[in-house]
Amino acid sequence: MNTAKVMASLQAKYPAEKEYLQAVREVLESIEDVYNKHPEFEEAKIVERLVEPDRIITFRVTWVDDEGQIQVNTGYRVQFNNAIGPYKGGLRFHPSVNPSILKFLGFEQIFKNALTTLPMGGGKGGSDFNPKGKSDAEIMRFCQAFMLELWRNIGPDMDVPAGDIGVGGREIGFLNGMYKKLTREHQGVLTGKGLTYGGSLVRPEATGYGATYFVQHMLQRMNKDIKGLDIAVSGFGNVAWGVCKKATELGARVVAISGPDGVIYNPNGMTDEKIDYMLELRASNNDVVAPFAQKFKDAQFIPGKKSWSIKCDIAMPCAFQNEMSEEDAKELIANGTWLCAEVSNMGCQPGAIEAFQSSKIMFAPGKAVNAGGVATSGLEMTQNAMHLNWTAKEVDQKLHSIMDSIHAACVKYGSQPDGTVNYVKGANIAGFMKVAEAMLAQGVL
Ligand code: 2IT
Repeated sequence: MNTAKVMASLQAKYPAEKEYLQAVREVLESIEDVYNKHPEFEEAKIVERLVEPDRIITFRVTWVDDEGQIQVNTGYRVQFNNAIGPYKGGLRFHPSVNPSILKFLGFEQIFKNALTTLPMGGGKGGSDFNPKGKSDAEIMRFCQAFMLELWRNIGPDMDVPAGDIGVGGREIGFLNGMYKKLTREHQGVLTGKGLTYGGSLVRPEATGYGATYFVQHMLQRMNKDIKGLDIAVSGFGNVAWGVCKKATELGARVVAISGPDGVIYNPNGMTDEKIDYMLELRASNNDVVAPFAQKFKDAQFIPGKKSWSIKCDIAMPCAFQNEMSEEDAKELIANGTWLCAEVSNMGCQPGAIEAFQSSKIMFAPGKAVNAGGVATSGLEMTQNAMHLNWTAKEVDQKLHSIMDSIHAACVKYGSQPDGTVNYVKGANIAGFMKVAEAMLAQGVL
């Protein structure tokens, strides 16, 4: 395989899909050397098959707002690859959603899910619907209209969606309700469900907890402890919340969270009250973080700034793709940051990753760091299939051991001659090898 050649043909075919092209390029560059040692991959055209989704389902979503006006959105499900298990991945409701964004997320999800050690393929979906400022009733009507179209294409052994940006417990409830109404079956067809109707303990916390466990592993290799370290987090949603909770419990100080409106500088770190307030802020649906500093006087709101302007030991982007630019990374490095764990999917631009790697700053990619979320979704699927619930301790222990094995896989495939670990290479190669072997074994499809 020649990365430049594959990229040129994808570029010609999908010139406008820059996020998708970016995600594919990162993986292909990482795996090229290993791939070319396996002529059977080349012969079976594994890469050419893997970069094209199995299918993309696109549909119109029509719903009525509180003023009685008819609204029209577009819904999608990208079923990318089911070589190792049913399609699995979240739904994103955000005005930026388009085929490029969902193809990048679906493509990343294939390797992430392979890393979890659980049998899940890769998929992603969502809509350009903007939840900001919508009432509960509008959210419900939208979710019901969305599921009215999606339901025929999903199933517990076919495709199992979950949440992502703009889709949390409330939305999963409405989506699951409509699925149940249409099929007359109560199945584990979505994950991230509420505890009263088949959800798993620890799923809401899992992405942030898993990311923090992963950071602990990275630190262990340097004989360092997370206790006493300053962490800058971006975002203030579910993922940022989980990181704040676990990192604070382990004795770290979360010195920044952020929103589209600016950054909260929080020099004394989080408290239980502050962490709980993050949930309230998120539930208000306004997408602003500024009120945090009105409520907590030791915190300061800096409008228009990102978390990367705050001095910290560790940076953990938890918000959005491409949220960290090369300049941001350089600012962090200049301020003494020595580890970056990407928690958002493709949160760092290629220039930011290069800046970290060339400065010998430890960097780990989202598909490894944030895999605890989908891994716990996998544990929810298992509990649903067995018709029983595990305790929080049992789920957390399983999450722990999954994050251990993801870290070990990164070390196995990403160790460099100088003793450092290239986590980008490690995660991409480890995920790819499993999917490629599963595709080879199942014939030309
Ligand atoms: O990006 C992700 O891994 C998620 N949004 C979670 C997907 C899932 O199926 O739990």
